[in-house]
Amino acid sequence: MKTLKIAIQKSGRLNEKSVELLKNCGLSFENYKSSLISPVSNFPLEILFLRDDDIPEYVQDGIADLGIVGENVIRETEVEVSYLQRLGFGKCSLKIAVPNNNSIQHLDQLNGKAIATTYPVILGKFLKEKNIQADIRTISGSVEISPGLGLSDAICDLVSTGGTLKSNGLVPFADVMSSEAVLIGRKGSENEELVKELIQRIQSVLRAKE
Ligand code: PRT
Ligand code: ZN
Repeated sequence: MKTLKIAIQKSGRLNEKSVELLKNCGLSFENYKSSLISPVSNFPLEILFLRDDDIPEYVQDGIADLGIVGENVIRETEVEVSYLQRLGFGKCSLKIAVPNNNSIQHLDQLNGKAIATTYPVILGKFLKEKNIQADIRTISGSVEISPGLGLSDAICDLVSTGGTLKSNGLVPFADVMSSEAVLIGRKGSENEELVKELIQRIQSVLRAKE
Protein backbone atom coordinates (compact mmCIF):
# COMPACT_ATOMS: atom_id res chain seq x y z
CA MET A 1 0.00 0.00 0.00
CA LYS A 2 1.16 3.51 -0.76
CA THR A 3 2.50 5.66 2.08
CA LEU A 4 1.51 9.32 1.92
CA LYS A 5 3.84 12.11 2.90
CA ILE A 6 2.72 15.35 4.52
CA ALA A 7 5.12 18.28 4.90
CA ILE A 8 4.75 20.55 7.91
CA GLN A 9 6.90 23.33 9.33
CA LYS A 10 9.85 22.00 11.35
CA SER A 11 9.89 24.88 13.82
CA GLY A 12 8.24 28.25 13.90
CA ARG A 13 4.77 29.69 14.21
CA LEU A 14 2.90 26.90 12.42
CA ASN A 15 4.74 23.87 13.86
CA GLU A 16 2.85 23.38 17.10
CA LYS A 17 -0.64 23.83 15.64
CA SER A 18 0.17 21.57 12.69
CA VAL A 19 1.38 18.79 15.00
CA GLU A 20 -1.65 19.28 17.26
CA LEU A 21 -4.03 19.05 14.29
CA LEU A 22 -2.47 15.80 13.07
CA LYS A 23 -2.48 14.30 16.58
CA ASN A 24 -6.14 15.29 16.98
CA CYS A 25 -6.82 13.34 13.78
CA GLY A 26 -5.81 10.25 15.75
CA LEU A 27 -2.40 9.97 14.10
CA SER A 28 0.30 8.56 16.30
CA PHE A 29 3.87 9.77 15.71
CA GLU A 30 6.93 11.03 17.52
CA ASN A 31 7.52 14.75 17.19
CA TYR A 32 11.30 14.46 16.95
CA LYS A 33 12.76 17.92 16.59
CA SER A 34 16.00 16.53 15.26
CA SER A 35 14.59 14.17 12.67
CA LEU A 36 13.31 15.27 9.31
CA ILE A 37 10.91 12.38 8.84
CA SER A 38 8.57 10.81 11.36
CA PRO A 39 6.55 7.71 10.47
CA VAL A 40 2.94 7.50 11.65
CA SER A 41 2.36 4.14 13.32
CA ASN A 42 -1.40 3.84 12.73
CA PHE A 43 -1.90 5.35 9.25
CA PRO A 44 0.15 4.94 6.04
CA LEU A 45 1.68 8.38 6.41
CA GLU A 46 5.08 9.97 6.98
CA ILE A 47 5.54 13.46 8.32
CA LEU A 48 8.28 15.58 6.77
CA PHE A 49 9.54 18.49 8.88
CA LEU A 50 10.73 21.31 6.61
CA ARG A 51 11.36 25.07 6.39
CA ASP A 52 7.99 26.54 5.50
CA ASP A 53 9.40 28.19 2.36
CA ASP A 54 10.20 24.78 0.88
CA ILE A 55 6.80 23.19 1.48
CA PRO A 56 4.89 24.49 -1.60
CA GLU A 57 7.58 23.28 -4.00
CA TYR A 58 7.89 19.88 -2.31
CA VAL A 59 4.15 19.43 -2.81
CA GLN A 60 4.12 20.78 -6.37
CA ASP A 61 6.97 18.43 -7.31
CA GLY A 62 5.30 15.41 -5.69
CA ILE A 63 8.01 14.84 -3.05
CA ALA A 64 5.23 15.36 -0.51
CA ASP A 65 1.57 14.55 -1.26
CA LEU A 66 0.26 17.13 1.16
CA GLY A 67 1.52 20.17 3.04
CA ILE A 68 0.48 22.60 5.74
CA VAL A 69 1.71 26.13 5.09
CA GLY A 70 0.65 29.79 5.16
CA GLU A 71 -1.17 31.08 2.08
CA ASN A 72 1.34 33.92 1.96
CA VAL A 73 4.15 31.43 1.29
CA ILE A 74 2.17 29.70 -1.47
CA ARG A 75 1.38 32.98 -3.21
CA GLU A 76 4.97 34.16 -2.94
CA THR A 77 6.45 30.95 -4.39
CA GLU A 78 3.89 30.93 -7.27
CA VAL A 79 3.50 27.15 -7.29
CA GLU A 80 0.69 25.10 -8.81
CA VAL A 81 -0.96 23.18 -5.96
CA SER A 82 -4.54 22.43 -4.88
CA TYR A 83 -5.99 24.21 -1.87
CA LEU A 84 -7.71 21.42 0.06
CA GLN A 85 -8.73 22.99 3.35
CA ARG A 86 -8.35 26.24 5.28
CA LEU A 87 -7.14 25.38 8.77
CA GLY A 88 -8.08 28.40 10.88
CA PHE A 89 -4.69 29.02 12.51
CA GLY A 90 -1.64 31.12 11.60
CA LYS A 91 -3.92 34.01 10.74
CA CYS A 92 -2.21 37.23 9.71
CA SER A 93 -2.34 39.97 7.09
CA LEU A 94 0.26 41.22 4.70
CA LYS A 95 0.16 44.98 5.04
CA ILE A 96 1.96 48.02 3.78
CA ALA A 97 2.96 50.24 6.71
CA VAL A 98 4.50 53.68 6.87
CA PRO A 99 6.26 55.68 9.61
CA ASN A 100 3.65 57.29 11.86
CA ASN A 101 5.06 60.77 11.26
CA ASN A 102 4.61 60.34 7.52
CA SER A 103 2.13 62.25 5.38
CA ILE A 104 1.35 59.32 3.05
CA GLN A 105 -2.43 58.91 2.97
CA HIS A 106 -3.31 57.60 -0.47
CA LEU A 107 -1.91 54.63 -2.34
CA ASP A 108 -0.92 57.01 -5.18
CA GLN A 109 1.58 58.61 -2.85
CA LEU A 110 3.62 55.39 -2.91
CA ASN A 111 4.65 56.22 -6.50
CA GLY A 112 8.41 56.65 -6.57
CA LYS A 113 8.79 55.47 -2.97
CA ALA A 114 10.95 52.58 -1.74
CA ILE A 115 9.12 49.71 -0.02
CA ALA A 116 11.10 47.05 1.88
CA THR A 117 9.66 43.54 2.01
CA THR A 118 10.36 39.82 2.11
CA TYR A 119 7.34 39.35 -0.22
CA PRO A 120 8.44 40.95 -3.53
CA VAL A 121 6.23 38.75 -5.73
CA ILE A 122 2.96 39.42 -3.90
CA LEU A 123 3.79 43.10 -3.40
CA GLY A 124 4.82 43.48 -7.06
CA LYS A 125 1.47 42.10 -8.26
CA PHE A 126 -0.48 44.28 -5.83
CA LEU A 127 1.32 47.45 -6.95
CA LYS A 128 0.86 46.55 -10.61
CA GLU A 129 -2.90 46.06 -10.09
CA LYS A 130 -3.07 49.46 -8.44
CA ASN A 131 -0.91 51.02 -11.15
CA ILE A 132 1.71 52.18 -8.71
CA GLN A 133 5.38 52.36 -9.58
CA ALA A 134 7.40 51.94 -6.44
CA ASP A 135 10.87 50.62 -5.81
CA ILE A 136 10.57 47.18 -4.15
CA ARG A 137 13.58 46.50 -1.90
CA THR A 138 13.74 42.79 -1.15
CA ILE A 139 15.36 42.03 2.19
CA SER A 140 15.46 38.76 4.08
CA GLY A 141 14.28 39.87 7.51
CA SER A 142 13.84 42.63 10.10
CA VAL A 143 11.83 44.57 7.56
CA GLU A 144 10.33 46.78 10.27
CA ILE A 145 13.56 48.58 11.04
CA SER A 146 14.28 49.59 7.46
CA PRO A 147 12.39 52.94 7.39
CA GLY A 148 14.11 53.98 10.63
CA LEU A 149 17.48 53.21 9.05
CA GLY A 150 16.62 55.30 6.00
CA LEU A 151 16.56 52.20 3.76
CA SER A 152 12.94 52.58 2.69
CA ASP A 153 9.91 54.87 2.88
CA ALA A 154 7.48 52.08 3.70
CA ILE A 155 7.42 48.36 4.42
CA CYS A 156 5.24 45.44 3.41
CA ASP A 157 5.18 42.68 6.02
CA LEU A 158 2.98 40.24 7.90
CA VAL A 159 1.07 41.61 10.84
CA SER A 160 -0.84 39.72 13.49
CA THR A 161 -1.16 41.70 16.73
CA GLY A 162 0.32 44.89 15.25
CA GLY A 163 2.75 45.13 18.19
CA THR A 164 5.88 44.95 16.03
CA LEU A 165 4.71 47.79 13.77
CA LYS A 166 3.82 49.92 16.77
CA SER A 167 7.10 49.40 18.56
CA ASN A 168 8.93 50.45 15.39
CA GLY A 169 6.89 53.65 14.96
CA LEU A 170 4.96 52.34 11.95
CA VAL A 171 1.24 52.41 11.14
CA PRO A 172 -0.60 50.01 8.82
CA PHE A 173 -1.59 51.77 5.66
CA ALA A 174 -2.96 49.24 3.13
CA ASP A 175 -4.02 45.57 3.22
CA VAL A 176 -2.31 43.48 0.57
CA MET A 177 -3.63 40.02 1.51
CA SER A 178 -4.92 38.08 4.46
CA SER A 179 -3.53 34.66 5.20
CA GLU A 180 -3.98 31.56 7.30
CA ALA A 181 -2.53 28.07 7.35
CA VAL A 182 -3.98 25.84 4.64
CA LEU A 183 -3.75 22.19 3.68
CA ILE A 184 -2.41 21.89 0.15
CA GLY A 185 -2.03 18.91 -2.13
CA ARG A 186 -0.40 18.07 -5.40
CA LYS A 187 -2.77 18.82 -8.29
CA GLY A 188 -5.03 15.78 -8.62
CA SER A 189 -4.09 14.24 -5.27
CA GLU A 190 -7.51 15.15 -3.86
CA ASN A 191 -8.92 12.18 -5.78
CA GLU A 192 -6.75 9.64 -3.97
CA GLU A 193 -8.47 7.51 -1.34
CA LEU A 194 -5.90 8.03 1.43
CA VAL A 195 -5.86 11.77 0.84
CA LYS A 196 -9.67 11.85 0.97
CA GLU A 197 -9.64 9.97 4.26
CA LEU A 198 -7.10 12.34 5.80
CA ILE A 199 -9.05 15.41 4.63
CA GLN A 200 -12.20 13.96 6.20
CA ARG A 201 -10.43 13.43 9.51
CA ILE A 202 -9.07 16.98 9.42
CA GLN A 203 -12.51 18.38 8.61
CA SER A 204 -14.11 16.56 11.54
CA VAL A 205 -11.44 17.89 13.92
CA LEU A 206 -12.12 21.41 12.61
CA ARG A 207 -15.90 20.96 12.92
CA ALA A 208 -15.54 19.75 16.51
CA LYS A 209 -13.70 23.00 17.31
CA GLU A 210 -16.47 25.26 15.96
O1 PRT B 1 12.07 28.67 9.60
P1 PRT B 1 10.95 28.84 8.63
O2 PRT B 1 11.37 29.40 7.30
O3 PRT B 1 10.12 27.58 8.53
O4 PRT B 1 9.95 29.90 9.32
P2 PRT B 1 9.75 31.48 9.08
O5 PRT B 1 10.62 32.20 10.04
O6 PRT B 1 9.84 31.83 7.64
O7 PRT B 1 8.21 31.65 9.44
P3 PRT B 1 7.47 31.88 10.83
O8 PRT B 1 7.56 30.67 11.67
O9 PRT B 1 7.82 33.21 11.43
O10 PRT B 1 5.97 32.04 10.26
C1 PRT B 1 5.33 30.99 9.62
C2 PRT B 1 3.99 31.47 9.09
O11 PRT B 1 3.19 31.94 10.18
C3 PRT B 1 4.03 32.66 8.15
O12 PRT B 1 4.37 32.29 6.82
C4 PRT B 1 2.60 33.15 8.24
O13 PRT B 1 1.75 32.40 7.37
C5 PRT B 1 2.21 32.85 9.68
N1 PRT B 1 2.20 34.03 10.56
C6 PRT B 1 1.14 34.39 11.34
C7 PRT B 1 3.17 34.93 10.76
C8 PRT B 1 2.69 35.87 11.68
N2 PRT B 1 1.42 35.50 12.01
C9 PRT B 1 3.54 36.96 12.10
N3 PRT B 1 3.11 37.79 12.89
N4 PRT B 1 4.44 35.03 10.27
C10 PRT B 1 5.22 36.03 10.70
N5 PRT B 1 4.84 37.00 11.58
C11 PRT B 1 5.87 38.01 11.96
C12 PRT B 1 5.91 39.21 11.02
O14 PRT B 1 6.76 38.94 9.92
C13 PRT B 1 6.48 40.31 11.92
O15 PRT B 1 7.89 40.21 12.02
O16 PRT B 1 5.62 38.55 13.25
C14 PRT B 1 5.90 39.95 13.27
C15 PRT B 1 4.63 40.74 13.46
O17 PRT B 1 3.84 40.20 14.49
P4 PRT B 1 2.92 41.14 15.38
O18 PRT B 1 2.14 40.21 16.25
O19 PRT B 1 3.81 42.04 16.17
O20 PRT B 1 2.00 41.92 14.45
ZN1 ZN C 1 10.28 30.66 6.16
